[in-house]
Amino acid sequence: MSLTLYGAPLSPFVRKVRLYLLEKGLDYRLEIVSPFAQPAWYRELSPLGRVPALRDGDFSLADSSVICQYLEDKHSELAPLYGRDTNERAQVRWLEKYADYELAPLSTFTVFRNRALKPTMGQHCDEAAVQAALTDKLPQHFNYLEKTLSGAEFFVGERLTMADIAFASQLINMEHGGEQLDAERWPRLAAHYGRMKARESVQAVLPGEQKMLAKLSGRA
Ligand SMILES: N[C@@H](CCC(=O)N[C@@H](CS)C(=O)NCC(=O)O)C(=O)O
Repeated sequence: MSLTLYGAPLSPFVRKVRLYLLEKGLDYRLEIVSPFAQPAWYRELSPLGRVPALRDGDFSLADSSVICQYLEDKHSELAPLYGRDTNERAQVRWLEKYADYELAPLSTFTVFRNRALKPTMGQHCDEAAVQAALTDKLPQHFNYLEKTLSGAEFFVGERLTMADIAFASQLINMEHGGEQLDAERWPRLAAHYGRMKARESVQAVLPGEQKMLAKLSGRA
């Protein structure tokens, strides 16, 4: 197999696919494409100009969820990461969508973008927007997730699924933006995030991201 993943490591959607590939044990090559400066040919792979995209031989696809669900279907011989039955699969897709469409606009496109990215591009950090995300908007989502996780180790079916990966991916961007989950307010979620960060797959990508972030911000 020759899988090439296109994108930038600090994107939560690229990270989601990288973690999926690592957890599945699938080999891939990462080709760096910045979401802000894409080569013209990239539109062939990703018509909306977003990262990630994937090439598998002469087949290509865009969108992190579409890519991972393609790989899930293609590698049905491997342990599932999208649930084991119809109900689990639906729950995993719901939670993945929740992370991508409810958390991402706040954790990534508000906290991370303002705090970590904009200053490196000579742009002003809109701290008021960051504070509104942290105090007015994110808590209701964390409350829902804390309740959904309940006392379980994983979100769905007592084993790792894409739901766990998708939430951790968003929280990593929030942390890159200088914010941690409040463990007193959301103890189960914070413990889940701690467990996710300790996984081999996350440890395989995180140090490289932290180095990149330090370089971008002039700290290294
Ligand atoms: N639903 C898409 C979202 C991808 C996305 O928004 N990626 C951002 C980077 S984190 C991007 O490429 N932004 C550039 C743009 O929208 O032009 C996915 O899951 O892959």
